[in-house]
Amino acid sequence: MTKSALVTGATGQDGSFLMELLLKKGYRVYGLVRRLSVPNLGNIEHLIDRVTLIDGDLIDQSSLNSAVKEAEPDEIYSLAAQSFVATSFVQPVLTGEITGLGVVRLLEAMRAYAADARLYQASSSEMFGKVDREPQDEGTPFHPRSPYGVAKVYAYWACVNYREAHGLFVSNGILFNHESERRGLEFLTRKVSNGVARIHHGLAKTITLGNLDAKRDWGYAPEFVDLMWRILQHKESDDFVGATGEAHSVREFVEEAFHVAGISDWEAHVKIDEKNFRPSEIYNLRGDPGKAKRVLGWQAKTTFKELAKIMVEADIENLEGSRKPK
Ligand code: NDP
Ligand code: GDR
Repeated sequence: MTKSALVTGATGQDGSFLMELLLKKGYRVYGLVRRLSVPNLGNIEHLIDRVTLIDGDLIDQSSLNSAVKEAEPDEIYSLAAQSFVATSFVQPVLTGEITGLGVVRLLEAMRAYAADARLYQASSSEMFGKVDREPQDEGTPFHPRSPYGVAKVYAYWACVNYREAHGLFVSNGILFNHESERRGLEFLTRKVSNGVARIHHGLAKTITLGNLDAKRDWGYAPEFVDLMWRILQHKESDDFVGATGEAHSVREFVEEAFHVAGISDWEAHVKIDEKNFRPSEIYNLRGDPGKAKRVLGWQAKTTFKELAKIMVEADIENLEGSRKPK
C-alpha cells in the first residue's frame, strides 16, 4: 500500500530535498505550508504538482490537527522551525513558541489522530553547544548556547517523553550543519557562496562576516534527508547523530569558496562587523556519526571542498546574466 508522509517545513532547504526523496520512493506526500503575504515556494516550485500542500502553522494547534487528519500519515517529518540561531537572540519568545512548543503541538496532533504513525524530529547539534568532549555523539550532554538551542533541547526531550509516556514511535535525528544551493541566504555557507558569486560577477566588492574562527561539521543536505528517512525505517524509535565527522573553520570555508571562483586575495574581499558575532558563540562542533553508520548503514559522502564547489558554482550560475555593465 502507498505510504503517506506529512512534512512540516516543506518550503525549507531540508523539506524540499526530503519531499523529492519521498516522491522517488513512491510516497503520497503532504507538505505543511504557512500563509505568508508572498508565498515562499522557490525551493519546491518543481514539486507542487506532485505533492499536496496543506495550510498550517506550528503556532496554531487546530491547523496541525487538521493537517494530520487530512494526511493520515504513516510518517511525520517535523522539520518546521525558526531555524536561524542569530535571530533567536532577538526573537527568543517566538523561537520558543515555534521551535520548542510547536513540536509539542505536533506531537499532540499525532497522539490524537495518528498514534500509529512514526515521527522524525529535526534535532540539532546546537543542543550540544558548549561542549566538554569531542567528537559529540548521542551520549554527549547538552549545554545550548542560544534561545534556538534551548528550544531544540525542549523539543528533543518532549519527543523522548512522548515515546516513554505514550508509547509513540518518535525519533530524533541530532544533525550537524548541512548545506546546499537551497540554503537560506543568511546562513554562513550560503552568505559566502552568494557573496563570492556576486564579487565574481562584479555586483559587489566585499562580504561582511563575523567570527571566522568558529568550527562546524558541514555536510551536504540531500545526504542528510536520506538519514531522516532511514531513522524512521528502523525497527524501533531511537536517536541518532548525523554528521561528517570532520570540522572546519568559517575561515577555511571562506578561503575555499573564493578559491573555487579563482579569487586568491580573499582577505581583501572580507570585512568583519561586530553585529555578526553572537552574544554566546559555539566555537567547535564535530559529530561522531558512528551509530548511524553501524545501525542504519548511513554515511556522509560529499567532502568539505566538494560542498564549497557545489554551492559557489550554483550561485555563479544563478547570477549569470546579472553581471554589472562596465
Ligand atoms: P529552513 O529554515 O530552511 O526551513 C524552516 C522551515 O520551517 C520553512 O519551511 C519555514 O517556512 C518553516 N516554518 C517556520 N516557522 C513556521 C511556523 N510557525 N509554522 C509552520 N512552518 C514554519 O530550515 P532547514 O530546512 O535548514 O532545517 C530543517 C529543520 O532541521 C529545522 O527544524 C532546523 O532547525 C533543523 N536543523 C537544521 C540543520 C541544518 O544544518 N540545516 C541542522 C540541524 C537541525 P517558511 O518558508 O514559511 O519560512
Ligand atoms: P549555525 O549556522 O548557527 O551553525 O546553525 P550559521 O551558518 O548561521 O553559522 C555558522 C557559524 O558561522 C559563524 N559566522 C556567521 N554566521 C552567519 N550566519 N553570518 C555571518 O556573517 C557569520 N560570520 C561568522 C557563526 O557565528 C557560526 O559560528 C545552523 C542552522 O541551520 C541551525 O538551524 C542548525 O540547527 C545548526 O546549523 C546545526
